[in-house]
Amino acid sequence: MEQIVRIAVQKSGRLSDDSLSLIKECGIKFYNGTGKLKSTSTNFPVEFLFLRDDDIPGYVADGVADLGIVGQNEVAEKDKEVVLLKKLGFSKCRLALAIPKGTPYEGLEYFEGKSIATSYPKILKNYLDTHQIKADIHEISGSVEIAPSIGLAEGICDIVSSGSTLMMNGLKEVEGIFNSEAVLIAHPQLSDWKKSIVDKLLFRINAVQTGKSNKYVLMNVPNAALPKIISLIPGMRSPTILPLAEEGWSSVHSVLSEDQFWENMDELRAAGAEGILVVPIEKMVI
Ligand code: PRT
Ligand code: ZN
Repeated sequence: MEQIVRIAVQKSGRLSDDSLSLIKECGIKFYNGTGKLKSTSTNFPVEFLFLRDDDIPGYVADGVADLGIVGQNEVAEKDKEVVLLKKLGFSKCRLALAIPKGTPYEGLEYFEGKSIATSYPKILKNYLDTHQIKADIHEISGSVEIAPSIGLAEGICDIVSSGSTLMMNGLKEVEGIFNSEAVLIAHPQLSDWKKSIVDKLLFRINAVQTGKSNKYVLMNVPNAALPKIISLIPGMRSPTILPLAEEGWSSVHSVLSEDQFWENMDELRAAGAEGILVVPIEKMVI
């Protein structure tokens, strides 16, 4: 039988678009017709299974899929035996406790003996146990935010991103209990051949992520300012320096990290750089 690595991704939802974009940016081509449950790549030995996100940790633990892209919240809640290979940096959110806006709150003891509605009973129970709070956890599968207003619970524990859902339902966030983002998970025992494919995939994901967190910059610099400028932008090995047609000037090319970008920009201008161009990097292999 021909060997293939199976990757479970969310069929349709908040993770889908970013998961598929990442796969495409890794140069993996496949046909994604609407309603398809399975698709094989035409240029990389992987096959995609399109599933509900809740099912992904279980499929990966059982070995039906070798890899999965899913939120950390689902991984923690399902508590299946999977290996977390890589944080993917998208679908960032948090699980938070919230209560009606007008209710005074002085600390976690507020929840002692109270009822809390959530779709994440396991994560919530762990959190409350750690903080020695005994509350009545009421598991519901959706529309958690309306629970207090219909008298189902006194507080909720739900996913928050911008906070606008809480606000619209007259609730306020009082504790963040778990931070989440999309992650790549793997079955704990993969064959050596599958591991080699996973390594290739991770190499590509790293190149895409590194590219995104860096910018390619080009600038004109008077030659007298070159030593100072070079000390500010070491680049991957060292910056590229090319003479300009105008005597006494050079063009300097380098790579700057997104984190320090604006600080670097100010220093470069102060040191005499002008005509600074900033270009996105698609992929970067260090
Ligand atoms: O159908 P399927 O089961 O596959 O999808 P789903 O409906 O269970 O999940 P989906 O697509 O809504 O979310 C998938 C994953 O995206 C989640 O498991 C999280 O890891 C992540 N994620 C990121 C979010 C949010 N942001 C988010 N804002 N998941 C849900 N929300 C919801 C939240 O439940 C609440 O209703 O959005 C509302 C809060 O958003 P704000 O911006 O108003 O605070
Ligand atoms: Zn789901």
